[in-house]
Amino acid sequence: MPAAIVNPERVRFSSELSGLNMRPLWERVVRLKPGTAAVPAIWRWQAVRPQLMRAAELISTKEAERRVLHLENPALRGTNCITTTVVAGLQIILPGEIAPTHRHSPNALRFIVEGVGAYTTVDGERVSMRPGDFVTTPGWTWHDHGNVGPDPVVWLDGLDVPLANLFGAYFREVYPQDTQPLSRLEGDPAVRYGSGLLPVDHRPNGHASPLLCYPYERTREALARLARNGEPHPSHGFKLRYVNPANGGHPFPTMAAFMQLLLRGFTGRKYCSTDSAVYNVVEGCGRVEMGDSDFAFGPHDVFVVPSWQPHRISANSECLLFSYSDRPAQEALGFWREQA
Ligand code: GTQ
Repeated sequence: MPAAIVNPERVRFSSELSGLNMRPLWERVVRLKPGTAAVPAIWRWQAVRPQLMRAAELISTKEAERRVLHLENPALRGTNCITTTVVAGLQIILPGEIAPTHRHSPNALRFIVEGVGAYTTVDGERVSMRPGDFVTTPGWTWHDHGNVGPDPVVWLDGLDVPLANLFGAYFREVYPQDTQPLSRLEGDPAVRYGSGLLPVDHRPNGHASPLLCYPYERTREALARLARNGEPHPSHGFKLRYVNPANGGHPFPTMAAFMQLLLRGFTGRKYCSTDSAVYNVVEGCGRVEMGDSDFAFGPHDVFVVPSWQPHRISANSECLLFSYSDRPAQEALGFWREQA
């Protein structure tokens, strides 16, 4: 029982303090323990895809600016957020549509789920998107999207909007034209930064990776080779993180991204870490156990593993799992921890 309840003098004290916008530490009611209010959840492609197609009938990209359905954590209703630190959204763009040019302080990542023929232009450079590609839009870069292919294209958006908001640092601007002029050749960063070499005069000039696209083919090949070369990690299987080749760090100052390969029959050891992670299943079927939840997953499903949530992932067939998390932000601040 709180001390104030049994002591009338303390009750008077607390209510007097309240009038002065003060509160005794010993009566604190806010949550103070590892983890956040977010809970484990899964969004199944089978249920989500028809709603994306419906959104495409109900509103144009022009009217919506970005036709995105946010995946909202059931314990964070009304916030649009999947965790307390990042948002996740599925964006659909139809053939011929253009999502007009804008920029914002939050960093954005795209993980392409379905369809070919879409592109994004980032500060004057065209980036073609193919399923499984990981594409970056660093904070405050101008970006517009288009679809010049024959089919709808869907990708998963991950943004650090809640972090920018937390610091009061959310800014946004609209470009005067729908599309921006191209000023660099497509693939230029891959030429300059993609071979384990750096331009001789490279000066770090920002926080985000100079590579804008990490093609699936190369990621998958790297994991396949890794699996032929050694034993899997007991919790993660074969897992690699996407790297900023200019400094060995993460692709964004706030968000990390990963791809992991689990061979058929793999059962991970229970694991938790303080970063909250959003997963997108690229290939394969399996299960993720998190506390009282036990979700079966299949291709294109999205699930969230909240901060400090013990979980175990297992694979019924060979699985490729993309994920992103707020780990770099926590590492930079000295907060990140893990427990196996
Ligand atoms: O594609 O620029 O999911 O500006 C949210 C805000 C995507 C985008 C989102 C955005 C975008």
